[in-house]
Amino acid sequence: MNHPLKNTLSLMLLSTLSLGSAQKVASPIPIGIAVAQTSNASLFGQEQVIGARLAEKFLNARGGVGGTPIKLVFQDTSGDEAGAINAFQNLISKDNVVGIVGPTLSQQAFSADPIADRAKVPVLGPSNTAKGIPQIGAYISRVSAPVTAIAPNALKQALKINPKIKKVAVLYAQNDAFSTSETGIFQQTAKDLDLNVATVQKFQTTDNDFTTQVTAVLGENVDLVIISGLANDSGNLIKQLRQLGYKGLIVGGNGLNSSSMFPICGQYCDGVIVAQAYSPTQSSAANQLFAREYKAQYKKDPPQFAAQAYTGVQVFVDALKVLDHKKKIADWDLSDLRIALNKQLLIGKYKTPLGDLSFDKDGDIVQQAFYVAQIKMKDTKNGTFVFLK
Ligand code: MET
Repeated sequence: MNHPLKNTLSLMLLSTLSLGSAQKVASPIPIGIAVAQTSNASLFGQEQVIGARLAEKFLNARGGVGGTPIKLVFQDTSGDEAGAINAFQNLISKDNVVGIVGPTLSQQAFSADPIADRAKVPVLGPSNTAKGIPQIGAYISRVSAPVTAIAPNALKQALKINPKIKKVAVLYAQNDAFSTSETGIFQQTAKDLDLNVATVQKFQTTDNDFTTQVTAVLGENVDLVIISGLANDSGNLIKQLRQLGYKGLIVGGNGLNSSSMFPICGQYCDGVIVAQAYSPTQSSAANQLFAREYKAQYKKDPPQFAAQAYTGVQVFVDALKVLDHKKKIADWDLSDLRIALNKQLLIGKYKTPLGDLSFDKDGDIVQQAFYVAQIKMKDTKNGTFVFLK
């Protein structure tokens, strides 16, 4: 077993493996998509898969990167940290992607992003809205505007609809990084708007029964309820609030921004106000094309999570095109390209379905316009987001 040749062989193998620097970029160019295709978070992830696939189809039909197509490599993150870490590791070391769009949840990003950052692989968060995401590292950026930019808009809109609102109840999922970040902004904005936060109630993203929280809310006689959670928990919470008699307005955070929630709260979703980082009516040429293509295929307006995932893929492709002009992508060393791609994407300007965008020095998105929508249910399963602003 201890034959000297074996040691020599292992050494050779080791040096081949560590010669990561000799690795070229594959053709078609692999871009990793690490989103939740299973678990509760797949209520958002499914929309992200659709958006990313549309970008792949659309951008390849227009020549890909200087004539070389891109190829999306999907690794399911599921809904937890371990799933995201595993997906990232596979994309980085096995699939040799040039960059990663993902993960779905901020809760996952805080665990998985540092792995990509250490490996010098650029990450574009397509939906991570918690504070502190781009600050994880130099290789971490996002196309999803943070809670600070989004959440206040929904509260201001609620006050326009009902200027008499004085007393509010706030509820949030305490085991989720984005929900705790978002509720902080909601609570601060409520105070800034001179609202009285009468009660703050916590729950878990895995909860199904909200009797305790709803009872506390009803006891305060509030005119507005503000919810930060994921889709399944928030959907059930809204349903129970209404069933037990709450009649006032409801503002929901980013986790309520998916029609996947409609079958959960059914008719009770009606009237919920949700701020948006995307509008199907956004007037850019890029959005006209995206929205038309999406509508032709899915017979409805594209949702925010699909538009953001599309944008993530597009930003990578646009940045790759610039690098391809300097040296054909196939001639780049993979590690060098990943580093150059990160630098390039941060300095570029992009015309996307979200409008014109760029990045600040941390890698946070600089976006021009935000919107607010209100849910309108047609029946117990189907509804739409009607844009108010
Ligand atoms: N914005 C969320 C987050 O950052 C993800 C999608 S909505 C729950 O975790």
